[in-house]
Amino acid sequence: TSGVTAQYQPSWESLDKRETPLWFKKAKFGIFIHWGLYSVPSWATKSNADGFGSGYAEWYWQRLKEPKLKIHKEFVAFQDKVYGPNFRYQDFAGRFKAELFNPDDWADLFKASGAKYVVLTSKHHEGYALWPSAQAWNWNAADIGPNRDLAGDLSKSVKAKGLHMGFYYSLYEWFNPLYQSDVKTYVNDHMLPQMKDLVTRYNPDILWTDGEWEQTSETWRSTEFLSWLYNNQSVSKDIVVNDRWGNDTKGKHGSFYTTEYGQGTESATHPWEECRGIGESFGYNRNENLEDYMSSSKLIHTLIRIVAGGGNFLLNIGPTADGRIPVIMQQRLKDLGKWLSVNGEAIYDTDTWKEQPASRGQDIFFTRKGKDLYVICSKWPDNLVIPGLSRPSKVSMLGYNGSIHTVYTKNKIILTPPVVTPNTLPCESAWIFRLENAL
Ligand code: FUL
Repeated sequence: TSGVTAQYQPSWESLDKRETPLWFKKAKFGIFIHWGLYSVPSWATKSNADGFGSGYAEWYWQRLKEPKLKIHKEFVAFQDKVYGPNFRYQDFAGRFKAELFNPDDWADLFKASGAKYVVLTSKHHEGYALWPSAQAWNWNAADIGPNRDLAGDLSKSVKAKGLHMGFYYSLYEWFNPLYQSDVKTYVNDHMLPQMKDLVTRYNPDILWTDGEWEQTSETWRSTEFLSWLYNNQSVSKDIVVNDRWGNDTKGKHGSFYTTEYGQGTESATHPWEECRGIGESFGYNRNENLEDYMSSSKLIHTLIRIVAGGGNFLLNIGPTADGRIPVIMQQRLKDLGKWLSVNGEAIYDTDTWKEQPASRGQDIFFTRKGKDLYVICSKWPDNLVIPGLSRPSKVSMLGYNGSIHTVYTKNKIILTPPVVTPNTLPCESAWIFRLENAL
């Protein structure tokens, strides 16, 4: 013992005092990656029969095993048809090869998307680990399948590009016999050592836990773990954690709260993050078509709405089992990056505008930076009237060189959008006015 009193105690009261590292609040946009054995069948039903999450391809194993589900039969039929009745889920490990995986290419794409951080599934509910985890003997990517440390290799490439690297980690494992027979021993001998190995080995800036709903935070020993995490000198001092630490923690504890496909609470006072896929699944789903995918414009509008509401957007992609990022996903990410290269100053490192007039409808959003206000139009606007402002010292449109006609009277400003041609249009999907010193 060093004689130094640890700063954080294993209680929520103590842990909640830790400030959310600033980088996360500034970052606004991250890329989520769901990659595992479910990327081999990469299939989910189109039916929404079991409600929320019916289309999640990463739940394939559980759908096969759970006869109570309405969608169970469809999964069994698909499995039997494609792989035959004697093929076990475990056998997918031999078909998960990642032979085309190029982590530098992935990192280049993420950088080009304008994302500031990346979160990879180190281990989903199936229990298969993407790194050489001693706790997942013969059930990890180094021992079986790709024979490679996928998590370590991606972490290296992502950090080399100057992005923050993070890991998703599922606390529970659907079919781990130890979990099923003795949760306590599972937590003590499997989960906690495994999670500690993950963070000390790769020193991530994000630990994104999940599967928390199965137990209380007491059973998971979450406060003990988090005090270890926050006090440990060899863990990144920039580390952020989400709110999934037990069925009693969501929207209550953690560096940021989470919403998923819009479900959950968008906090007005605490950092939060919305995650979703481009389509209806996190794991790659071959059973989705173009019309199931959000357009680039829709994704840009989603980012805007989230950031104007004080949140971060964690946009998921699902690589294939051979290690490719589907071309359509690449295209969406590049489009986001192109838009952000013009408009990023109104997104990154911004705050919400508290006086946000509710009456603006769906097409106008605001962010602020110091005394500057950004007016974000997700449709090409008509004349805009914005009350409650000081006379701005300068008004411009991001990416547009010409001047903007403005009239200022009685605390309100009237903006007239410029007349543009396809050649002078600064970007597509959404356009932003910067009003300097208007606040
Ligand atoms: C959920 C999981 O069950 C999903 O499969 C996905 O990982 C999502 C981000 O969290 O709760």
